[in-house]
Amino acid sequence: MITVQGLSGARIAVLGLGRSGLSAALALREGGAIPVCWDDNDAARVAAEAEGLVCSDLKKHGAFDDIARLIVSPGIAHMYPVPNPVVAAALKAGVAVDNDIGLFFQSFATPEWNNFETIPQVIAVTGSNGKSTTSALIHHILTHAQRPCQLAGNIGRGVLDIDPAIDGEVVVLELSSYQTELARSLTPDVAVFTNLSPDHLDRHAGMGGYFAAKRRLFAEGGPDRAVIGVDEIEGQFLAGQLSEGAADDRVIRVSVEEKLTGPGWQVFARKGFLSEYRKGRQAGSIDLREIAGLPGAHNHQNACAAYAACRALGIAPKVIEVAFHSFGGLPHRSQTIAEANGVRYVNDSKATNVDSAAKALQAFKNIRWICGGLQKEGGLEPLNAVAGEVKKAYVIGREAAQFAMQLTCETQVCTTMESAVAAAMGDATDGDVVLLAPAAASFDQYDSFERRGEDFEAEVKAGL
Ligand code: UMA
Ligand code: ADP
Repeated sequence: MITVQGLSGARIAVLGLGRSGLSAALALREGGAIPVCWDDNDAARVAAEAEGLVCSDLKKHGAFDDIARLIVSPGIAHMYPVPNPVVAAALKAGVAVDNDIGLFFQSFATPEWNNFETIPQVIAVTGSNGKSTTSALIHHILTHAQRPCQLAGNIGRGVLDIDPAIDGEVVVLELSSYQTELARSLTPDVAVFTNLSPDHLDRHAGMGGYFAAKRRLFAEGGPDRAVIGVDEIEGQFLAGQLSEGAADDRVIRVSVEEKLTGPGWQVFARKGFLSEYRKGRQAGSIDLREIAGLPGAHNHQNACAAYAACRALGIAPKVIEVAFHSFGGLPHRSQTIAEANGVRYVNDSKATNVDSAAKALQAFKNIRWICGGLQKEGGLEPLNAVAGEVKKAYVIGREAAQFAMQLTCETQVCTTMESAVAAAMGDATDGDVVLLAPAAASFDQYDSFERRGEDFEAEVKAGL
């Protein structure tokens, strides 16, 4: 656990007692603060009380009278679409609002570091898609390079839950827009921006608010080095804002769409080859085509971003290349779960938005596409433009018929995973890929994208 520093004796309200809230409350207590906890869910409060934490209803009148700060969990809205009433009361009372990420950056460095040979560093990764894969890949490369490292954040582990850093350690944090928007301290050594496409628009009141939330990771603390995907205008703008000019190598530009040139520092992938150029000279090159854990151009973008972040720490290209080959990928992301009778079954349940599903449709051929679920804002039109390899779509979800109507390829309304898998398996022939890439959230039928992916895998294995 990271002990929270600088708040000893202060009463700190903690709203939400899930993975991030619970670890924040325990880390606050460890640092001598007095956490005053609340969760609207009874079971979450019972679990916190079992840890000896004190719960008190933060909705009651005067709850913020003697509170120094409110720590809010990422899943709880503070402004849009509607502010949570507890957050609104804190803001009205003039109480500082923060989250576990802010507490982490405020508390990470300790006096013991004075005896370290190499000061610990933080790499923080944000972007719309590829955050988890890029973060896990960086962690994998660091492990392979025998650097002490830990992985936390949006990938599933509360940031205050990690162990205190040891000499030379690197902490890799995956940060969502919900997390970067609220953190009062944001001071990574290396910050990575993978890409930007529409997601979570209700929480940020549109694209402008969404980009502004992510931009804070680069603008608030000023990382020593920024790795920026420049295939969208937002990345180009961000890279421009962070550098003095084209030769400024504090920014490493990344692309999977074009060969980047110029006097600065660039990493790009074209036709499956990664290239690194610095000051106009080639510094590294890797053939990505045979790397099983990183299929498709979208994963080549993740490979370039992870490569650049590790190069920023001085890791050699050869070491990174060897590590790429042993990266197994993450569950529910372009994950091959079975192969039988010439048919490959791929679980990409994490493709919860249109952009990530579009990338999956471009990564495979002869696709029998299982899609649908709780549709997000913005429409499905971009999928129709990249559905050339789709032989047929098998649509799931409560609104499956409505979803299917928006697709231009051949569709079959299946509603349930069981019937979609059975139909796709029945139709599939040698060389086909049965791909789950929903382009929608799972919450109409499942608790999470993980449960949806597991259901897909179970149905496939039952049908083989
Ligand atoms: N709660 C209330 N009142 C409310 C709403 C929620 O009390 O009005 C309580 C719930 O009862 C629950 C707690 O708040 O007990 C949940 O908080 P949370 O939703 O923030 O969940 P955590 O378990 O703390 O997980 C969070 C991240 N969740 C979200 O951002 C929604 C996890 O990212 C992250 O892994 C974890 O912190 C550790 O950092 C998940 C996620 O879905 C994977 N992220 C989104 C994404 O990737 O798209 C952004
Ligand atoms: P995140 O943590 O940002 O959600 P993940 O690595 O978990 O990213 O991948 C989420 C989904 O997006 C998966 O379906 C995956 O196949 C797809 N994906 C992964 N990397 C990228 C990328 N660089 N661009 C677009 N889609 C991607």
